[in-house]
Amino acid sequence: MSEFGSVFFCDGATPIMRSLVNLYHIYCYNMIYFLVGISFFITAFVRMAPHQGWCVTFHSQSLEFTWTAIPIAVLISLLLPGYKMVIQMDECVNPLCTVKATGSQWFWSYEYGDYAAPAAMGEKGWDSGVIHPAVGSYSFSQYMKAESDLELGELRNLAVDKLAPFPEGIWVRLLGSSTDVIHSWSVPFFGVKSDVIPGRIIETPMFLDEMGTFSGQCAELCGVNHAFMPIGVEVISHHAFTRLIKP
Ligand SMILES: [Cu+2]
Repeated sequence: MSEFGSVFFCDGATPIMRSLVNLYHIYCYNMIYFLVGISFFITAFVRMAPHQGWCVTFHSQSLEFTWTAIPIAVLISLLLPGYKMVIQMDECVNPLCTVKATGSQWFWSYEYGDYAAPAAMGEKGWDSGVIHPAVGSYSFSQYMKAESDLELGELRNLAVDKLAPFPEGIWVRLLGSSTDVIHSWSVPFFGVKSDVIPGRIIETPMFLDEMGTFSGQCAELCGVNHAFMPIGVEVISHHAFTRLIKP
């Protein structure tokens, strides 16, 4: 969890988020290497004796080729891993579970469509949603907890009344949509920021490999209460998830 004074990314709870952090570190190290290298090169060149250095170098084809070719090679070497990452983030490998997240001003609703009805939702307070037997789905809305309702250890503006259960260790297909304006379902621990657009369904694949409770927030300015529609997710084992949701 990011806290006051945190500088770096929060810990990743998905392979994608950990890869994103690694990629960021690779880019940062590269920037430092090149900054130091180029500074050293310029300093050394300028400090050369006049008969060896810059003041006698005019129209050097080889020098111009070098300072064009090296940055191009560097940019391509940085582009390729980033491009690969973008493709990986869109790759949905045989999802076993579909969860629909719908943004509204100013709360989130979740719909579990692959299962007919929840069997043991009552244990964790997930029984207050709506079961739709005709279409075989279960849905509930998630609201921010008021400051007066917070319990010890819960974070202001991040705690929600009902956590959305997600399974660990299997591919999940998150379908995002909105009922009014553009919102964004964003959980930094998962490396997911999915803009949800009214009238459209946005698919986001996720593979969660860490259990626990994770928080996120709407990440698209959507109105006056944009800051007060947090996202709360509880990642549970997929066996527990199946027991929870399956009839
Ligand atoms: Cu918003």
